[in-house]
Amino acid sequence: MGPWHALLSYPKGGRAWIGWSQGLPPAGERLGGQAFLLLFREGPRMLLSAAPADAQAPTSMAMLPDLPATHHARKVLGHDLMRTPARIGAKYFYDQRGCELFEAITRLPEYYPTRTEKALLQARGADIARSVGPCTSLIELGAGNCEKVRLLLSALQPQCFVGVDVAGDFVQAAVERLAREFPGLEVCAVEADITAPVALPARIAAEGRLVFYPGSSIGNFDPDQSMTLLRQMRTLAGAGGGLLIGIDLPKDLQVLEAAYNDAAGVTAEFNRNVLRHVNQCLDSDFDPAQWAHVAFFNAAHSRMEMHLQALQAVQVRWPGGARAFAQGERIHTENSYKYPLPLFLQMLTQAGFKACKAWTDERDWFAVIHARA
Ligand code: AVI
Repeated sequence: MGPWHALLSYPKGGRAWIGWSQGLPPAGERLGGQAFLLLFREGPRMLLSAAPADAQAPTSMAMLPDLPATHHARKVLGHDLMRTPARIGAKYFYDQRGCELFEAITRLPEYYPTRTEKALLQARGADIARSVGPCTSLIELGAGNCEKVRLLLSALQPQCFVGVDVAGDFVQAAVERLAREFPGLEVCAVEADITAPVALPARIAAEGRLVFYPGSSIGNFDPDQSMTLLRQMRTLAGAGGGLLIGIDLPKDLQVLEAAYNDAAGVTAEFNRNVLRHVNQCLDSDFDPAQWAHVAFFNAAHSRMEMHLQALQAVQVRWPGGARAFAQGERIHTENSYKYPLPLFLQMLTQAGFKACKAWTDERDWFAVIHARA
């Protein structure tokens, strides 16, 4: 059993995280320094009640798999904040508010990747289906609301769609909506962090798998991590299967920088929101208003970078740590690699993929690639 934690919300707006790494924490054990009374049904994922022994019952509870609040993740977060320059892992963008802000980003006039990729999938769906051939299961990684796959289902006609996402309930609801819209399509939701090898239920046939990883999300990993991910995707696809992946290509500096510095300030808010999420996970006291959004293209690494820059001298504290930031000092929050197409095709080959076919839009801003496992 992997690490688990529960998020408890209390009537007066207080929140508490409790976490444990193996099996069931015994009822009444001291967790996170407080005595909690825990009642379970059918294993740790069915939490009936959890409350500090001497306090009001929480108004809501959520059981989550290994997400940011685990002990290990807190250690990594604290360690990353002590580095020079400090950094925060990009996964911390995606709390509830972060997901909403990202959705808003995808609709911004300056943020071209989402609409360019969608247009490509729509326009080239039939070509993609021809390249893929018979597809038994379509497996989307980081599926979220399963919006993009709608553009492919009619062309690919898979028997089964598998949505994989770290937000299990969210993806479960999304695949159920798909099943209603596409009668005859079997659906399955898998709650998993895609940075680790993903295990699918035994009923998902090993043959005819197409792994779908859209959105140029691969660009948010460093090249080494991307290679590991691509190898894992190849294993998941299996012999005879394939990968359909979206990547953002290098382009005009102005276009790139505008996409991450939108006029409405949504990306700036998305960037600053990471501090609220870190405060929740680490119990730190960042004040987002003390930080400015900075985004620029780093040509040497062919990547957009996002940072938060201290507007004044800032002192941040959290249990077991503290850091003083000088005015102008930055925290590195995101990289978004823009791979030239030939380089990315090479990476796919290095990861063990064979023949690749790529489609780009008329401006060569974005590519969708089909690679055979
Ligand atoms: C999710 N990912 C592909 C986005 C990107 O463009 O790297 C995240 C993002 N960051 C700022 N704007 C959008």
